[in-house]
Order: sequence, then structure tokens, then C-alpha cells
Amino acid sequence: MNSDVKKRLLREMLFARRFEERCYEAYVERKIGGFLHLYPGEEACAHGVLEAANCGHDYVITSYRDHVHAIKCGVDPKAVMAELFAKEAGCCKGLGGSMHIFGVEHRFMGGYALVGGPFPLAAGIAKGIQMKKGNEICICFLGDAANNQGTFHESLNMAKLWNLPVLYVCENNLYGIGTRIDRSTAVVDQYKRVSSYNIPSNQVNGQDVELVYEAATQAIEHVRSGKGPYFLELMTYRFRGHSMSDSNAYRPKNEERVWGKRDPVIMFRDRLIETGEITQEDFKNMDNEILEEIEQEIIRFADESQEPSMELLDKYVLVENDPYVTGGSR
Ligand SMILES: Cc1ncc(C[n+]2csc(CCOP(=O)(O)OP(=O)(O)O)c2C)c(N)n1
Ligand SMILES: [Mg+2]
Repeated sequence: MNSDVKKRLLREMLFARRFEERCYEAYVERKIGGFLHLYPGEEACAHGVLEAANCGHDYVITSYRDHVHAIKCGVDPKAVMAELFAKEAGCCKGLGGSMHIFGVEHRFMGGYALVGGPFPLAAGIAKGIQMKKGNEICICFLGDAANNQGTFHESLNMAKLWNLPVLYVCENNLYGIGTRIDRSTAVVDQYKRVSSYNIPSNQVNGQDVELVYEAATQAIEHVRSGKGPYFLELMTYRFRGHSMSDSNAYRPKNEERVWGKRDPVIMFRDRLIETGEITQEDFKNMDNEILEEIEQEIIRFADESQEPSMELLDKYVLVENDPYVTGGSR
């Protein structure tokens, strides 16, 4: 990774951090409602993997903790914020909200609320790629707790059986809401579980964006070369509660302190300062520019956008077969 790429990546990660922190504030201000799951602490995962992918060409799918993945795939942050504000200028016309960010033109295939829901969808997307003989791959990000869903086992079995071009990325933040992984999961190392489907795997430090990038580059090469699925486990930690309604009272303070020192943005910043690639001053300037952009462009855009019109209420509801609508009888 050359110096310009590193600096851009640091900027993107810092932007993601500030974007999510501003979402937190907007929620407290009641500008955002419903569910809101934030990504601070996990930035190196999405950025390391997607930097190694071909965004816009490869398909990406993830859970409800989805804003940062969407933005890295190319979805306009203004359209993401407007979506969170339930405005018509949002990427789903304000009808989806935080858990359902989508950007089909960037091949960002969502944003899903159902834990484990994307596993089979990713396999299906990969099957489509295979049938069309494309060289895209599908990248499916999900949390550690999702691996206890039946869909994980069903999908990974089929993915290997059909040798599908899918990369499963497990963002292992050690918790599924308030349940620590060793209380819910017999095999704590997630990368070991996939050996029962004969899928190659790797486990890396998910707080170090360069390590994630390297591991993802190898994983993607494997998948793109036609060798079938791969499973990458990234060890990470979320710095906030599971969602805005989570008091975050269940994690040992010492654990939070230890992981707090592994802040992916700060670690990367310090490394680039150490190597002389940036100065403390550069970082501060970058931060100020980002804060300004978020406030003056992104928040302002979301604030000033229109509420969805009444006509949108049933526009995206499939009614063509409903006899009450088509005039037939039941
Ligand atoms: C099918 C289903 N069951 C339960 C839930 C409730 N639920 C929401 S998030 C979550 C935990 C998921 O944890 P993990 O997969 O580790 O992802 P993380 O939130 O840590 O990123 C649960 C059980 C749900 N959304 N969908
Ligand atoms: Mg988790």
C-alpha cells in the first residue's frame, strides 16, 4: 500500500468515525428514530476488506450495522444521512432507515435486519455471478453471533458444494447484543468452524487496517481465481453499545479499556506519524475538514431535505396481485 493510499484510507476511517458519532448525536436530538447500530471501533474491518475489493464491481452485503460499508462502496454519505433522517432524498427514499441502506448502482446490496439473513442471499448472488461467468465476487460481512443461525451452515455448505465466488467476512466483536461469545458459542474461534465445510479460512487482527487489507487481498484472490468460498475472521470490538437502546452495562470495564487502546483510527494515525507520512498537524486539519463537511454539507442536506410525500406510501408495496386493488374477488 503506497503512502497516498494509506493517507486516503486514514481519512476515510476518520470520516466513518465522525459520521457515526454525529449519527449518535442526531439520534439524541431525535432527528433519527428507530433502530441505530453504530460502527466505531470496527472501522478497519470494512475499510481493509473493501480497499482490497473492487467496489462497484464486486457485490457487498451486510447486516444492520451498515452505514460505513455503504459509504465505502460509494453510496453518497448525504443520501445515507438523509435516509437516517427518513427524508425522501435518502438512498431508499427515507423508507428503509438505518438497517436498510442500499445502493444498487454501487452493488451495495444492503443492509439487513435479520441476523444471518445475508448468508443465503450472498450465496445466491454468487451463484448468479457463476452462472453468468462473471469475474465479480460477493462479499458478505456479518457478526459473530450470526454464525449460530441455521442459514450460516446451510449457506456455507452450498457455497462450498457449488464452489461459489463468495467471501464471508466475520466481524467478531465478541458479543451478540449483551451475550459474550463464550456464553453462546461452543467453538469460540469462528474461522475453525468452517473447516467442517472444507472452506479455507484465516483469522486476523481486525483493528489493524493494513493487516486486514493484506489478508483480504489473499482471500479475494482465492475467491476470484475460481477456487470457491473463503472465510475471513476479523477480531474487533465495538466502542458503543449494540444499538442506541443498549445501556452497554454488561461488558467488563477492563475489557473495554484494553480494546479501547486498540482504536483502529488512532493506531493507524500513530503509525503514519511514526513513519513520517503525516504530522499531528495534518491529522488535526483532516479532522477539522471532516467535521466541517459533515456539519455543513451532510447534516445540512439531510435537515433541509423533504419528508417523503404521501404518494410514496404505497408506491413500493407490491399490490398487483391483491384482488382488493385489482378489482377481482378473493
Ligand atoms: C433472526 C434474528 N434473530 C434475532 C435478532 C435480534 N438481534 C439483533 S442483533 C443480534 C445480535 C447479533 O450479533 P452479531 O451477529 O455478533 O452482530 P453485531 O451486532 O455484534 O455486529 C440479535 C440477536 C434479529 N435481528 N434477527
Ligand atoms: Mg457481534
